[in-house]
Amino acid sequence: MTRLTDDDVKGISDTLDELDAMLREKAGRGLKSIACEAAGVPENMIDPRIFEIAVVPITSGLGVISRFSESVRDACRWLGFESYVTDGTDVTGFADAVDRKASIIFMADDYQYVAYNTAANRQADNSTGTAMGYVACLDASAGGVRGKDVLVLGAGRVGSRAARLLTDKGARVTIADIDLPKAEAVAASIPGVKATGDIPAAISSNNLILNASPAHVDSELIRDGTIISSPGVPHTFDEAAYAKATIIHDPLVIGTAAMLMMSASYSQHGIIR
Ligand code: 2YJ
Repeated sequence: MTRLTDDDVKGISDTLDELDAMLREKAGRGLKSIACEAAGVPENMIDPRIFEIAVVPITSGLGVISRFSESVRDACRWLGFESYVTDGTDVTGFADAVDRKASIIFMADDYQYVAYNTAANRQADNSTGTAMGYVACLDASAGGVRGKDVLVLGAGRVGSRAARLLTDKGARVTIADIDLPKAEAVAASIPGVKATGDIPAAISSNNLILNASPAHVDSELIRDGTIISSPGVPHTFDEAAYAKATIIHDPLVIGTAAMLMMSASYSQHGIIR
């Protein structure tokens, strides 16, 4: 799985309004609306005032990413939730958050990024949140995916979840991966999904793409008017790709916002779902 870098995260806190505006322009809905849609909760059901969000910096593995925790905090604040980064890291930070009665605790190591709802004793994970968030973006931008062909690039944790969500929404899904057996395994587990290893052919024959892969997509292959919902990092689409396609990407916030709304929905108004 690709790990975010300091550069991926730099500037996120200062560009949340821009991200919201980009989503309104390309998907017709803002960040909060996309996140609630992704989480399957009506916007008016989530009352941010009853939650307090803690973000715990995690030093294990490759260590802290500069401004990762602050960016998560600022995204939660932007969505109207009181949020802070704990002074301590790792277990000490988690203990601080529990002592302060945080309702949702965000933390990420090199493999997992979770939002833990303390009252519900339930976690929302980032792969699921990211898949839900970017499926919601694609669905909104395309005016619905029902009955349409959608290509999912990458058969990892996000791509496989996205393939299932898109199928549930009535799309005809093809999943592509350079590791064909991996794509075939995902296809075999979801009725109706096809697998391919011919990625260039798949890109040039699809107008709707969910890119959950770190691979570079050659702009030559992209059809004019394609919609690409792209959580994949590194994000290497060039100007030529942006000129041809509607491309929706951010490295952290869409997935985080979906996790937050999912997690909040687990214990809204004291009702544990
Ligand atoms: O606390 C920190 O600053 C770091 N430990 C954050 C690490 C962030 N983790 C990643 O970027 C991993 N790729 C995990 C993300 C899960 C993606 N579904």
